[in-house]
Amino acid sequence: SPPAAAEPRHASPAAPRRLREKLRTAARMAGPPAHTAPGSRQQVQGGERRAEPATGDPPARETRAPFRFDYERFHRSLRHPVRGRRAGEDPETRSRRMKIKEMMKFAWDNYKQYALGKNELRPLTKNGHIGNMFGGLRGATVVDALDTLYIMELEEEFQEAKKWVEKSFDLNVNGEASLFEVNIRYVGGLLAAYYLTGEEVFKSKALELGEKLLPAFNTPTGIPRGVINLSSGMSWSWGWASAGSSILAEFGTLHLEFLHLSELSGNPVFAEKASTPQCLVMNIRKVLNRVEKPQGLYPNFLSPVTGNWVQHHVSIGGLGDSFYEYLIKSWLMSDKKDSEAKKMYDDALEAIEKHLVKKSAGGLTYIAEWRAGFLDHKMGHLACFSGGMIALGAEHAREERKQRYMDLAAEITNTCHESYERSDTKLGPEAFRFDAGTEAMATRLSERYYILRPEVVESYMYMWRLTHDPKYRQWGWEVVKALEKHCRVEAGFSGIRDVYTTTPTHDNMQQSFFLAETLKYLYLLFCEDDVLSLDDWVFNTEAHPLPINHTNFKA
Ligand code: DMJ
Repeated sequence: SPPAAAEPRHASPAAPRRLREKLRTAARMAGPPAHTAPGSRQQVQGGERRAEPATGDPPARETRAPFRFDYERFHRSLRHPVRGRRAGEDPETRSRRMKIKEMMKFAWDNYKQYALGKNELRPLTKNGHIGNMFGGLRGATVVDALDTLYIMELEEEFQEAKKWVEKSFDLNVNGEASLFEVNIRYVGGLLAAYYLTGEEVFKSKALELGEKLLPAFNTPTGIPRGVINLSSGMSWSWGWASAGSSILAEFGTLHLEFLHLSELSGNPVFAEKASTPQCLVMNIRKVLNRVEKPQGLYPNFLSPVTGNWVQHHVSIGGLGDSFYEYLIKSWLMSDKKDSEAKKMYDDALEAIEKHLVKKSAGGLTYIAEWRAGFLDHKMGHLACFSGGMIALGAEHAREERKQRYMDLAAEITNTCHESYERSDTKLGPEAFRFDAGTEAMATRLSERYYILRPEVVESYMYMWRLTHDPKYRQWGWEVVKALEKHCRVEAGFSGIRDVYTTTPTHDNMQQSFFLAETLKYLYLLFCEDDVLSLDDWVFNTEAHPLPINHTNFKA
């Protein structure tokens, strides 16, 4: 949702400055080997260096080696080539994949022609859109598209995007940004581009931007606020969020990227297990583990001041969604070592299954929302990612739950497919309901739109990879045809305002996540499993691939 009047404002310049100093120290440590000056000794502690008075002792060499991320070693540790080996595919699969590649090229070419450097393309008016989510940052579509272009072997287009990042991507901006959106799209996009290509520019931009996000964590609990000024470091809560609260899906969707920022910089500040007021992502879990959860469920609004829930609304769709996703993916990304994340995920899913999973009269399984004890029999398009997530976690569940969770994942994905199937355009609405005789259809005018969202095809992609049931490719191909028919316009792809009419009005917006996610997941659906293999990668919530930590890549 767009920020309304953002309040309350919150700023404490001192702590951010301390954090920035820590990071600068780490950046120095990441530089070439340094030796201590004669007559002095340096102490390395918790990422900080302090000079001690000269003792007259002989010059001591520094004991801690300067940090360098060993890209070559990381690359060698991958179990599959990132773009796969291209073995054993049938001509139809190949031609469908090529069609999706053509769609990506069309989306990119039009963005480049009419909106390069703006955040999104307006394909009807053929101009750019900037918006107010990214705090003055530009080029959201460039950064979101980088890894998709690379994976699809659109080499020339990838070079165009890279050149823009090198020459024009300015991080010295002064504006109010969504911590969540900047993290998942920009930090995630840059990290993925670095891991895929080894190009230093992506790493350095990711680290620089990550540093600018840190002051948002300067709250009494360490739960970050949702909005941050990228220049001053002032942060505050969204004006629309109850009583200055932070949003579960926002502060719960930082972990994957922040662990990689720590990994690449050698600086634990992004993820450190601290009990100071500046504690960062690991601390978020501590707060969540401390607070009592109604029936084991996680409400969507938490006070960053008290660490208590502010309102009892629970949803696996908007406001809650990617918090759950990042728990299971944190565990997978840690090479199954992060048992805290796994336990939190298992417990949360158990509570969701017990209290929110329902079956309609017509036999469709869905996940309802919960409002202080009452169920709202509605599923948002956003909640449709959960089929893929539950499938991803199923094989690692306790023995007696494995099949049950796999069935649940398939049933939810089927319900989301029904929400597409029951529309005239074969694209799904923003939200669909199961009440008053309605099943898997929007009942409100305001919920009939489709803005090129990825969640349904995301679940098709996971379900395909994990079951190889051909229906998922078939369903994905239906989406391709519907996008071509209803969303493709002269200069790009556009969202539509009503999925229940075959002559829909376009919303004149080519969302950056269409290039980052929708087209990437569709493409992967028609690839062999070794392209961005799930053995090597987890996808962040914007579909940017981040590597599973098979080994320690410190040089
Ligand atoms: C994307 O930015 C991400 O998938 C996010 O988690 C939810 N919303 C959009 C796509 O619908």
